[in-house]
Amino acid sequence: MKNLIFNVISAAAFSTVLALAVSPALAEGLADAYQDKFHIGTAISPGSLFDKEVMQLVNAEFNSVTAETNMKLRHLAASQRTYDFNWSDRFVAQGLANKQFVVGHTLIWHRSLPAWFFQQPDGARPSRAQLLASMRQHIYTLVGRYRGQVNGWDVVNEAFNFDGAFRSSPWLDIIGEDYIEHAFAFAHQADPEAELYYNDYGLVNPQKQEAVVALIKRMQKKGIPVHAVGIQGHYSLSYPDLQTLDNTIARFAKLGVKVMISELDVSVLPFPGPEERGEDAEIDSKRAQQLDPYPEQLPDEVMSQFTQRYVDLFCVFLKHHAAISRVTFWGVSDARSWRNDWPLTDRTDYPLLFDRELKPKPVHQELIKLASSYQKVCPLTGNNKDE
Ligand code: 9MR
Repeated sequence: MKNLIFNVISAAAFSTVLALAVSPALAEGLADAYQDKFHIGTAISPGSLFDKEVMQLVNAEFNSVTAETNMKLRHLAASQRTYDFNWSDRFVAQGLANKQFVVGHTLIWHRSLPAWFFQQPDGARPSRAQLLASMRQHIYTLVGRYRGQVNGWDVVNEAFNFDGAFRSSPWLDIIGEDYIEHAFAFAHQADPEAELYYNDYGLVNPQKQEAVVALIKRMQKKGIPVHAVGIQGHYSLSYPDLQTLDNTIARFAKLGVKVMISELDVSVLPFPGPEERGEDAEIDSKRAQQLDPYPEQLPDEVMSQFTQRYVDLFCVFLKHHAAISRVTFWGVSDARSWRNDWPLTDRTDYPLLFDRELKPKPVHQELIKLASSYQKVCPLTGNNKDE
């Protein structure tokens, strides 16, 4: 009898241990939970790559990595015609070693450009043909180096204004509007297997959206490979409206390209007015406090709003999981997020899933649960079938 009781107890204890070991809530990282939906990525900042604790967290939680800063032209080629691949070699190698989907960011952008790239040795501006040649050289150098290792490239970043016009940049001004098509063609020549992306922010804006839709259609018609559109996703507690986001994803998906949420973060801070931005802005101390209201910690009430906001956004992403290939957070923890310094510098923002001590916020578990419960929980999907 004694033995029987003992056996029953130990069997119960054993099954508890077993349940703990396989319990999804305990064992899974975010990427595991979304395995059959889309990749879950993060951006790796310059310093994160050398931070052992951060990289352990990255490798436990994410199955895709994007280079946040150090694959941009100015960082790779700060001085005349010499590339420094130290950071990017290590970034790509660590991604491969951890079987992550590696994203190169970004080949052609209007920012982070070294001056030498747009000057001839005599100081003159290059001609269209000369700039096309050095653009090809840059793309061949970078994409060629990581051929078969970097899985996808943000080929062109932020090429349009909010009114839908082409954004002024040395690329546009010297080469002309077809610089985008050339960039994609060069990238494809350099690595025919790599996925190629157009990446931008504010794509919920109708005019900007229209311009990008037209670009994709134009490239498709000409047979220029473009595999996905990156909707960056620098959001807040109220922007964008969920229905508009839903429509935006649906619109790009209809073009037959994949959709990626490529730079997701949710700022909890008030957005300053235009007159409060810029170096000369005068902000008195009372207003400064209003604009940076949580310098020590986030109040519970705002944390709840933040959690709910991410859940709402993921409800939209999950609805479109067939079209979405990846959701990438723009950073790992709040400590290194660019949102602490934009649109105002030196504030304390809380935009990501891990806090300044690298601890997961409540939203982390909520998103893990949502991956399997969204069809019941999400208002937008309701009883509707997935799209
Ligand atoms: O988050 C990035 C920040 O650390 C860099 O200083 C900045 C300039 O390289 O770029 C930031 O990332 C931008 C991204 O490359 C493109 N979309 C907007 C992002 C935020 O500015």
